[in-house]
Amino acid sequence: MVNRNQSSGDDDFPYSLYCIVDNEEGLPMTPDQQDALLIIDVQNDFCPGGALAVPAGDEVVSIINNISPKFQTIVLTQDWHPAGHASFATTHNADPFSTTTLHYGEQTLWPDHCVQGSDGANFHSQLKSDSAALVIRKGMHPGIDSYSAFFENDQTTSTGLSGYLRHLGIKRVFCAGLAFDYCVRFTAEDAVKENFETVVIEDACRAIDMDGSTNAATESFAKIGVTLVQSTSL
Ligand code: VGL
Ligand code: ZN
Repeated sequence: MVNRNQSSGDDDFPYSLYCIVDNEEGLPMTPDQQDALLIIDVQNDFCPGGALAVPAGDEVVSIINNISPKFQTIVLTQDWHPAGHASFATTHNADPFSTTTLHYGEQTLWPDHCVQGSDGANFHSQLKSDSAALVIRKGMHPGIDSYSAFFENDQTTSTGLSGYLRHLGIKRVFCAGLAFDYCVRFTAEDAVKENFETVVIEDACRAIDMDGSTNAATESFAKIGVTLVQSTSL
């Protein structure tokens, strides 16, 4: 993991030496103009009462609202499926949470959720989103699911997010939202692949936690160099 305090690149500012360092990795966690906050899928269907409710999913809202004023660049993602989407169990007359094979490989089948234009697809009503410059809608292709904010599940179809962030000079992304073990996980993994320094704000996420998926996400983060932090470190 690159510590910007120790790197000697031309783009380092002298005053970065004086950043507050208050987490175990020793990374400067005070967000600056090279940082972006990615708020993943904080939508009604992923909150209690929703079609694919993440346990305590709504608890991330106030935590995210508290940290978002620290960021100059904020991107929201919105799961946004057409009716009859290939990731819906009903489309295949299958049981929710079973798996099938689509043209790009194995796909978990979910209850119908985040259907374009439905109330379930709306952002949680308490989520403060006025300062987000960009909303990335994903999972819009009828035959391809998209967990990641960067690439759809075929790992080829791009949302354009990398180009947007690079164009703004973003070097590091902080991920928060729902669900820790699916859309946040795949977004963070793709962020690493796209050469962004990647941080997941653990207490600003909640997990679906199916078949060990939470542990699998945490192990993957450790392996590829995603830093886990608490929102109080920012
Ligand atoms: C998600 C399953 C299906 C998520 C989205 O936001 O984590 N999970 N679609
Ligand atoms: Zn979905």
